[in-house]
Amino acid sequence: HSDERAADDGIPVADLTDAGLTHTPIQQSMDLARLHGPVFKRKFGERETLFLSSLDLVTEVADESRFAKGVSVVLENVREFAGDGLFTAYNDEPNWAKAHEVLMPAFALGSMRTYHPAMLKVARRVMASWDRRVADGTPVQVAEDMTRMTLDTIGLAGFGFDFESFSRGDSAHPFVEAMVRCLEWSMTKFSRDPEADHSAADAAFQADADYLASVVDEVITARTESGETGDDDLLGLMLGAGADGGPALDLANIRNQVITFLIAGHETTSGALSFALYHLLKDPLALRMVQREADELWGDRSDPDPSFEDIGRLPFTRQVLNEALRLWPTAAAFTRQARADTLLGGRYPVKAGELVTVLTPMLHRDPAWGDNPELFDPSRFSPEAEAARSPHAYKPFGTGERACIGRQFALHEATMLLALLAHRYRLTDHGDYRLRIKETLTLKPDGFTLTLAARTPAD
Ligand code: MNH
Repeated sequence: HSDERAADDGIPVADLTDAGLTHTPIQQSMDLARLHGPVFKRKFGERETLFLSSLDLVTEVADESRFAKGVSVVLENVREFAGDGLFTAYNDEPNWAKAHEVLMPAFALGSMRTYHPAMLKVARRVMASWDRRVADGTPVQVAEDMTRMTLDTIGLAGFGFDFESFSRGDSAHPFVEAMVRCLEWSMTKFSRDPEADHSAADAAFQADADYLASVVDEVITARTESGETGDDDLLGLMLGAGADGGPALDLANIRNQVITFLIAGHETTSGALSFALYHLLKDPLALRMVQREADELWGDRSDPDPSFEDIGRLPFTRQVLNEALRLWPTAAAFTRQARADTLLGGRYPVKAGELVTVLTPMLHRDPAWGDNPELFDPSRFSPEAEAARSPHAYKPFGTGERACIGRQFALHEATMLLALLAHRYRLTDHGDYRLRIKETLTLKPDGFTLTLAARTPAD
């Protein structure tokens, strides 16, 4: 039920307390924004959250002199298993600045050259697996396979650790299962019934969190025992020497960072690839353009060997990913915190320290995007169109100093895989798939399958 009333400040308040609906908080909030407009408050139990989704208001909260990253109620819960890792650290926690400085160089565009071979190796695992689907005609489960691929990639490229997700039959690595349960716990905890007994759920969560930590300790031990430094991957940088000659980061923080990267580094990218494949499947012209771009690079080679530079030569494929992330930004909300008392839009008062949440999918449907914001149209990301648009109209990677550190990593990995898949396969929408979105803190198409045939690049 939605009990609409206007508070003193004139902002509509949606009182949605039906706990059964909280497995889709983002899609619910999108519906509320469609109903109430780009500014509304939503009540979760005792707490009210102010949601914003218009270009003008997001432009204001993106102003780093007035707002900074806010650690939302949900991120407070994620802190229970990711601690002071980069993603969940408070702005003034010293470990944020320390880790940011140590890790920034590892995420500069040039560093992708270092990760390229690991990314390609995992892309080949996807193709080996999909080739078997071509042979036996069975459908691929898209989101599940993309998750296997992005987990293996961040494990190998970041930490030299192989999750071997494609050698596990239908099941995911237990790390993924535990992680998804932890994310679900953190997403639903704030809206659960305060009267009920949650001790069993909390104990299960703690067991999962302990398991995540134990896998990470295994990853760290594997590195320290191998005697290899792995100087230029993420783990090598964190275990290496800091500016003062001492260890760059302490071990407890390194554990939090590894958990953070394994989570942040794969859930979102996997969703982005899955949505991109969904839209390509439904848009034969866009698919054809991706194929043409890949064909120009790799001709009819059945097993091309993409170079690092090739990935920069796939601008349309990149536009497809950008557009998929416009419609379905897989990390669909981010929170800002007011530095001082302020007035938003000249009329909505926000107190110092107060949190406001940007609902990215609705920002991405602001009138600034034209008359048909629901239409998938990669030409929105042509260089001309991008130059003509406010930089604040598009925020799939958040904003400011605390924006996504892994953006180049995600885009390099995803652009390469998407182009390789479009080059190698014909995709068939065998089940006339209707988009359903599953929320596990991030967004993914639910139950999305397609069938494959081998493609001759001249097709
Ligand atoms: Mn990522 C922060 C989205 C891929 C690691 N990421 C963010 C934020 C968004 C985001 C939004 C800002 C959150 C906030 O303001 O509270 N990230 C994405 C998306 C993709 C993605 C949509 C893929 C597509 N992210 C990646 C990858 C990695 C990564 C890949 C690592 C390899 N992200 C991070 C980290 C942060 C972050 C770490 C926190 C950065 C900081 O606060 O210093």
